[in-house]
Amino acid sequence: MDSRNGSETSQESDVKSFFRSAPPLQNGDLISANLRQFVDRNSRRLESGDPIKVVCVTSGGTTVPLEQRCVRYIDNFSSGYRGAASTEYFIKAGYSVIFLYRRGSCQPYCRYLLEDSFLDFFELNEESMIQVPESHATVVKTAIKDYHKAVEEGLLLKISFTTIFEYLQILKMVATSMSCFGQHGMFYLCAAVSDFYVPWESMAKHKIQSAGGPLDMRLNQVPKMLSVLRKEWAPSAFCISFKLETDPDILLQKADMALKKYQMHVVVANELATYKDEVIVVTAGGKTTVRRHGKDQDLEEQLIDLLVKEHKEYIG
Ligand code: 9Z3
Repeated sequence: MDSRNGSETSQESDVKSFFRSAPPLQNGDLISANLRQFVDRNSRRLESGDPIKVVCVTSGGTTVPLEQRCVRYIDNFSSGYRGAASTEYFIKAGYSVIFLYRRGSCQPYCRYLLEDSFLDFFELNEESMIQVPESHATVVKTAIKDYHKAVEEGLLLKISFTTIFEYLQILKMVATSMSCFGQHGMFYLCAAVSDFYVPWESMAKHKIQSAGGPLDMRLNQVPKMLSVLRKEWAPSAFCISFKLETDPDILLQKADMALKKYQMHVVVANELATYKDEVIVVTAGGKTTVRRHGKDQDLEEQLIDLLVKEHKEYIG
C-alpha cells in the first residue's frame, strides 16, 4: 500500500468513526420524511422536463459540546445573514432551496429581525388591532408574500442543526438524497463549521466541575467531509465552499488549496474584517472580486448572480 492510499484509508476510517460515535439525531425520521417529500416533488418536476435546479444552502455556525448534558460549548462565528440572504436570491433565480441552518440564526425573508425587534414592525391601533406602520408596510408585505409563495410552491425546505454532530449527519442525508438531481444539484456551504471537536465517547457526561482547577482538554480534528461530499455523497453536484481567514496574506493561498484538495468547483474567499463588503470568487479559471455597491445593498445579490452563471455553464 503506498502512502497516498494509506492516508486515504485513515481519512475514510476517521469519517466512519465520526458517524459511528455521533449521538443519533433526535428528529431523524421527521427530517428524512420532509426531505423525501421535497426531493420527490422537485425530481418529478425535473422528470417532466422542467429544468429546475436545487441548492442546499448551509448557514450559521456549528457548536462543539464539551459535555454530553451540555452546559458549555465552543461556537463558530456566523450570524447566518449570508445564508439567509443567499437563499432569497437563489429562490428569485428559480432554484429550490434546502436551507440547513443553525437554530436561532437569521432566516430568509426576515433576516433583519435579529437586530430589529419584530415588535418594531407592528403597532396597535385604537381598537387594539395589530397593524403594520406605513413606514414598514412594503417590506413586511413583500416578505410575507415571498415567504409563503416559496413554501407553498415547495421551493423552500428548512432544516435546523446546533452541534457539529447534527450538522454533518444531516448534511450527509441531504447530499445523498440530492444525488438524484445530478448536475442540477448545488451545494453552497457558507456555514461556519468547527475544525475541532470532542468525540462523544470521550466527552464528560455531566457538567465539568471547576473545583478540580484548570481544565486541560484535547480536541480531535473534524474529518474533512468536503472530499466525501464530492466523491461519494453527491459526485455530480456543483460545489461551492467558503474560506474565512483573518490574515489576508494567507487567504487566497488557502482558498486555492481548498479548490484543489477538495475538488470544489468554486471557493468563495472572505476576510473577517471585510466579509460583508467584499469576497473573492476563486475557480480553476481565475479569480473575480465581488463588492457590494452600497450600505443598503446585499453583496449576496451579485454573488448569487455570478454563481448561477457558473452553474449554468457547468450543466452545459
Ligand atoms: C463564511 O466564510 C461566511 O461567509 C461567513 C458569513 C461565516 C463569514 P454571516 O453568517 O457570516 O453572514 O455572519 N463561511 C465559511 C466559514 C468556514 O467555516 N469555512 C471553513 C474554513 O474556512 C471551510 S468549510 O476553513
